[in-house]
Amino acid sequence: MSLNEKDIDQILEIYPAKVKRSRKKHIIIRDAEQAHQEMEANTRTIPGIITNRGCAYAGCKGVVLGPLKDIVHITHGPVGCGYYSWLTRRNKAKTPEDGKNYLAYCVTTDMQETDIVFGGEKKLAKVIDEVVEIFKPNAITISATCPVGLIGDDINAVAKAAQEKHGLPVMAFSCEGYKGVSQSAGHHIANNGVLEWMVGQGEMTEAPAKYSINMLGEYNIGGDSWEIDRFLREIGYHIIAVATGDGSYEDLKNAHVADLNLVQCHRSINYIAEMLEIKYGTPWLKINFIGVEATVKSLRDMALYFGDKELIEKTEEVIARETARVQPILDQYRKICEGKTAFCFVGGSRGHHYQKLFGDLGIDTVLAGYEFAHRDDYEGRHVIPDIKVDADSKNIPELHVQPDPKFFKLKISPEKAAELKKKIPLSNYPGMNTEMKDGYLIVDDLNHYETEEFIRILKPDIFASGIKDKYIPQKMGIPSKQLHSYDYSGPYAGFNGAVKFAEDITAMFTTPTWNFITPPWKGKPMLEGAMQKEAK
Ligand code: CFM
Repeated sequence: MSLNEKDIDQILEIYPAKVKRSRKKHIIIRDAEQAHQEMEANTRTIPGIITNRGCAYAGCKGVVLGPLKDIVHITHGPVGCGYYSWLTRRNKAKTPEDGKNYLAYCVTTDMQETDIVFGGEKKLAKVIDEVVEIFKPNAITISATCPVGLIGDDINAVAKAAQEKHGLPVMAFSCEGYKGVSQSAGHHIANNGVLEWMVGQGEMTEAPAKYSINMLGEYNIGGDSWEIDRFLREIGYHIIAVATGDGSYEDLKNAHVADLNLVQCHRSINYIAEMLEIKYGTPWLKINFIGVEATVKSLRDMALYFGDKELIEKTEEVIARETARVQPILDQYRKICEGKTAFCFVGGSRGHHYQKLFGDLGIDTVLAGYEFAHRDDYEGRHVIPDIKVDADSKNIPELHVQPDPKFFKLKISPEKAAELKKKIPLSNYPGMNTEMKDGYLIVDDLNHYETEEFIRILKPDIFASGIKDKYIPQKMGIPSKQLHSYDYSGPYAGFNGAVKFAEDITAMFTTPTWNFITPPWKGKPMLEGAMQKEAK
């Protein structure tokens, strides 16, 4: 079933006029005929509306910094902030030989009322001393939570003093939860720190091997990075650093020597990708390893960037073998999935990426959206110069980087880059909108009320989103798949991931559970009418 402007107006009718006007700007019915469809995004959620967004602290500590395993990440704040960002994201990591993997620990200053009244700096310094003594990590990060900003603890001064005292990097991130309008602000704050304090701290001046790359914006949720790593290494790529899934400070220190940066999640890492290009002369390539077709395209784009015959041949060999292996399995699952429809509403990149995987199985995404993406994630990077800078975004420091005097090296000539840009998304992301089919819906910062209303009209066969909203659709009789944590499953990336995903969602479609649930619309007429008064 499709939906038109009138349906949207009817859904929004319940809001006060101002709210209605605002929400309307966050909803688009895709129409390729229109030259450009603008999406309002990265603005404040209206108070009272139940959003799925997180906070700046979540984006900084939880998303970007948290997966770095040889660092002890200290949450300076009340215990809850540390506790709820403690591995719930399922960013996995393998322990290296030196044993430096601290992800299983939740380290927090556990601020109490007295700390809020008299200040928490001393307590923070003491926690750092304890961390150094117990763990001897390669580095320490401190992430500020809301009260820290409110009482004015100077975490930078504490970090500086501790760094001098202990002789190891101690990095402070002012990512108080209230900064910005969502976790997106925290990504930016974390990106700045990673670039300033981590990348370029190593001694390497040359790429250590042929085809040296960094993988940016891949967080190893459910083991995704390991599956990607498997075929990239086989093809012959040398992965210097991953930002940040199963990543480490030690690896990131030498990220500046890579020949190419891959960008999986554009939203959370585009700042670093862009700054690495300016500072070290390394271009970035937008890839997507979610879905077989998308993975194959990404591998071919990478091979084209390097342009070596040997690499292209090896790429094709691996693609041929992997697709021959997984396609017959996917074809079986496709028999059950084909023709079904999906809602795909995730944070800032998966709302787009997973449409490819659904597509591999013959499932159409009829509604997609992001919790906290910016206009460029919907409309493409070319709109960046037109994006209004509001008070909330001004809150986040912008780094203005220059070419690094020691390490800057143009990895490809400007002529070669210009030529490649015509064929592959080099330093470019065209956004989600371009790939949505006409008549389908794109919604920014979808909320719980609208979710229910859109479900009633579009009746998707699967609802893909997160923990906050999954159970209502599930109770409406729609299988709900978490695409943040994968519901304890995964990996879903690459070739093996596609098979795992197909297996999981086919099981959801075929479970007999649904025979015991009656969706609300089954007992309620879909068309309602009223008798006209008789004319006299
Ligand atoms: Fe990037 Fe992510 Fe996402 Fe994200 Fe996230 Fe995540 Fe996400 Mo949850 S970094 S924007 S802040 S792909 S935690 S691994 S699933 S909302 S779509």
